[in-house]
Amino acid sequence: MNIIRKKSWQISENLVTSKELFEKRRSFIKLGAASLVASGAIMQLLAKENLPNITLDFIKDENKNALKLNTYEQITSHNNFYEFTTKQSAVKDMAHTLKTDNWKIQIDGLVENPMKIDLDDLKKMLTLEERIYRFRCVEGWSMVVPWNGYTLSSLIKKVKPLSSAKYIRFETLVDTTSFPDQKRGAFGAVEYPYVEGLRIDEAMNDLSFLAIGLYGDLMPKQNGAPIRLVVPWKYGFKSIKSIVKISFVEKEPLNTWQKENADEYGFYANVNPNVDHPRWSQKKERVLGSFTKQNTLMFNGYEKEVSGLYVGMDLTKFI
Ligand SMILES: Nc1nc2c(c(=O)[nH]1)N[C@H]1C(S)=C(S)[C@@H](COP(=O)(O)O)O[C@H]1N2
Ligand SMILES: [Mo]
Repeated sequence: MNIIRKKSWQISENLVTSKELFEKRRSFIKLGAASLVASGAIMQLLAKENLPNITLDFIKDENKNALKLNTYEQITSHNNFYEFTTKQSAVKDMAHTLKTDNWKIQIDGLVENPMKIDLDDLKKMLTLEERIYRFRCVEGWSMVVPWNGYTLSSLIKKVKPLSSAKYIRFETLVDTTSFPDQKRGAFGAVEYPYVEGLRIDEAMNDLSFLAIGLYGDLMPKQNGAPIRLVVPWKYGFKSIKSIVKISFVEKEPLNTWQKENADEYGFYANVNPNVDHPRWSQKKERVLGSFTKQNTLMFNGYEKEVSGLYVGMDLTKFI
């Protein structure tokens, strides 16, 4: 590896220019003079590093913890979305088959205002925000994503749950023309529909988020278009994609990964470096794009915001 010691005058460059500009400039430098002739290659490289156009209008996140964002490229090219394939690098080139137009969401169960609502109408009811969150997959990789979306609590308040509603159950679309793995029936990677759930108090926590985009543009299909859950203090599998149904229920829903393998995956799935997965340690994680590992934080760094939800619960048992 080529290690270049930075001169003192170079060190502050990424502090004074925007990240995007900084990355582009670095790419030019990397290419060097010889390849300047092949300007097509430069254009390609720039296009690759380019962020999407900002098409959404949202309240910006102050990024108080100064988290370092993963690139758009990284976030959109390493995906878990078993409805397409279990191969993380292959999802992005398959995801074009997902049909997202005229998307509707059914909200039912123990609520005063059940509804089957067009996503476009739902968007008019809620306030669009940006949330820059750490995201930690149970497999040991992580990233930081600037999501765009709505607090789950703001939607819950609109539909008015009855006092008997203790949990929320989410379902992903079932559509064999959108999702190739759903054509395989019993041979599919998991049983469909993909199901997830939260306890009502978890869902009402201000961190629980319904994302419709990232980096200021609508959600890429591989990341769960047109609307997906993001629960940043829990392992990534809780953040269910391409949601068509939200049900308010009395009993704890059986989520997909618990159903597949209850010895390894439970309902809570709180990020916890002190409770190992039966087959690997959860102490460390590899941030997408990095060669080294960093320590995994309790509740993925959101202990202050969420530890109160689990007082008196043995977190080695409620995995
Ligand atoms: N419907 C559905 N949702 C899903 C999954 C899936 O396979 N199907 N994978 C989960 C897992 S294991 C992770 S880590 C995240 C990955 O989200 P990303 O591709 O946006 O990084 O989505 C979660 N939501
Ligand atoms: Mo995951």
